[in-house]
Amino acid sequence: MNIESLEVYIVDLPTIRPHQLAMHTIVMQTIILVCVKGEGDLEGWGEVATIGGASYFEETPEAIKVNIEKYIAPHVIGKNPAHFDAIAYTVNQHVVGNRFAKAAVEAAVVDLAARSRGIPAYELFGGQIHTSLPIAWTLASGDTRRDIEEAQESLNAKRHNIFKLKIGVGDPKRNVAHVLAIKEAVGEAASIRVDVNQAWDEVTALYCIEALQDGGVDLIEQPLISWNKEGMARLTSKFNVPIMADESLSSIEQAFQVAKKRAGNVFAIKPAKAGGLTAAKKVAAIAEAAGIGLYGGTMIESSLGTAIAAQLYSTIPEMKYGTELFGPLLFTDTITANAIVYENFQIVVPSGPGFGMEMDKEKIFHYARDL
Ligand code: MUC
Ligand code: MG
Repeated sequence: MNIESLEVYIVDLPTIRPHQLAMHTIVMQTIILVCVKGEGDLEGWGEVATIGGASYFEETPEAIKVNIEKYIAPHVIGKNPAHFDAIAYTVNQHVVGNRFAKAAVEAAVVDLAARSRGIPAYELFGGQIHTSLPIAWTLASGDTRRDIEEAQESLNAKRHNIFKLKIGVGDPKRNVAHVLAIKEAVGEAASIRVDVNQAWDEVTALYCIEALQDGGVDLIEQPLISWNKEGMARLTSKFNVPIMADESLSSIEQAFQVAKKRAGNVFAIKPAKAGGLTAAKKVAAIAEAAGIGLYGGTMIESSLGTAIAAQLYSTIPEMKYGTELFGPLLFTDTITANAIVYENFQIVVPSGPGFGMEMDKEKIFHYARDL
């Protein structure tokens, strides 16, 4: 069976509350969906999400759609979806960069390949090791009292006991006090981590990380600007608290540089950053070889993108720092007929055919927009 057509949709999903990062506050999250069709009614669906248009990474939703349609699709249509690695090789010979676009297409092709055999996609990545994975929630309302309430509700519901706080906006000292107040409120019941989204310079990072480490914070994500690998390496060797590379780790080659320079001792892995599922597994292999811990990251995808990442992460031997595949919980609505299950502080890895999600086309068309 060969791929007969490829379509791309840009979909805007509203969030349950503003989600504040250093570079952008999300009130409407944009996801990009790719649908490839095989014989008969058989379809494969892929997804990537971006944050804040062009404010997080260079690839915008609009560029992703246009570049898929004009430059990637011609190398995909007519090919056998089971050959997704060979397709990626051909695409890479003609298209540089565009990793988010490539990741969305590869996921759709893999979904189709798995559905055509009636198996979950993780079977095509060597088989499932984990049936569920620890799941963090990001507290990013910008308000200490609201964040503490959110954390306590989550703990009571046994939904999350890992919380990531976005502290790249505003006065660093006040932000550190905000984190420590939350840590004090939840105590040992939860792991508290921070994501600075590149907002600090090195001097600021030195005093803030020291205070956070002393206050019992468990992980510091991307404190410095993405290009400053030397600075990240100095922080990694100075502190006991682990330093995680996120924006500074956006391809297989970058992963190798981070590992070589020890510019972080944890990798935030994300299929979109790596350029696809196969590439993300290569990033995981670099981490494994370098003795670097893994964290299953998100770009805040909907239920489909979440299922895609969860299935891939389920094939990786150790996600030492858990995952943050909470995207569907941040949206007021869903584009799939079935939902991702969260229970006992874990995300349950979907296991239907393909990535295990049934698309709700009415919802997709309702939220889809033109460029
Ligand atoms: C990021 O930088 O990690 C993931 C979770 C979240 O709250 O923001 C994203 C992006
Ligand atoms: Mg991050």
